[in-house]
Amino acid sequence: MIRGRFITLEGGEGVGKSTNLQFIQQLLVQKRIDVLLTREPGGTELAEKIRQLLLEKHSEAITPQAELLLVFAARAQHVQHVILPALAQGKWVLSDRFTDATYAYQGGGRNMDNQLIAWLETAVQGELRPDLTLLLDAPVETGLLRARHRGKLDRFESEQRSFFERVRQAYLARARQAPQRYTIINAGLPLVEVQNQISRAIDALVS
Ligand code: Z5A
Repeated sequence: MIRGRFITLEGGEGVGKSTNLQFIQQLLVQKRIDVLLTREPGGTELAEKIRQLLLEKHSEAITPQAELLLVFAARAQHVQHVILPALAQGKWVLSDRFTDATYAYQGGGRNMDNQLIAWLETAVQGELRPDLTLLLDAPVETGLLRARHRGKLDRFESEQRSFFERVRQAYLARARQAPQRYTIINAGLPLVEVQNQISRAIDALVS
């Protein structure tokens, strides 16, 4: 059995990850590829509970260290129970966020040490890394305007604009370091143009 491919979709607030997830699924299905859709934090029963803990506001502040460990606790469940078994069965896996989000949010946003993140990454994932990461990039203001139409803000969405700027810059810095794995998508454009860029990246991976 040939191992499936692992694609991740990344980016800041409101850049269009959820909107484009279904679109990518359709592209892969048209190419007769069996694909599993999942997300982080989450993807298993326990990991979804950790997601709730991370997104809800609490009267007790979550420390950056606790936040980082919760993210990786959820990921450990997700990797072992969902991602690795699916890839081993030859399925492709498409995840709405993965470890690049940890480098961006906990590393860039919360100033956690990248070496610590890298250590946890190897401890939890072993050699598992995405084959392709689509980074949806748009000015922070554009994403926030789109996302905030939705009403009530979660714990991350309530952060300052400077937090989201650090997140964006951390994503872009990672993409520049590993251009063979990342495709940066200009997500500030109209949806049809965003999806044309995504189609080209998927075609390049499949061919
Ligand atoms: N987090 C973390 O800290 N560390 C980690 O390791 C991981 C995650 C894995 C949950 O993520 C939080 O977890 C996240 C980081 C943290 N917090 N934040 N922020 P999430 O993925 O569930 O939540 P999100 O980033 O808030 O996703 P989102 O706000 O739902 O954004 P989106 O999925 O990228 O956007 P969307 O819902 O597809 O689009 C937003 C609106 O824009 C919608 O009305 C669309 O119709 C519209 N849209 C989309 N594209 C376009 C274009 N091109 N033009 C015009 N309008 C558009």
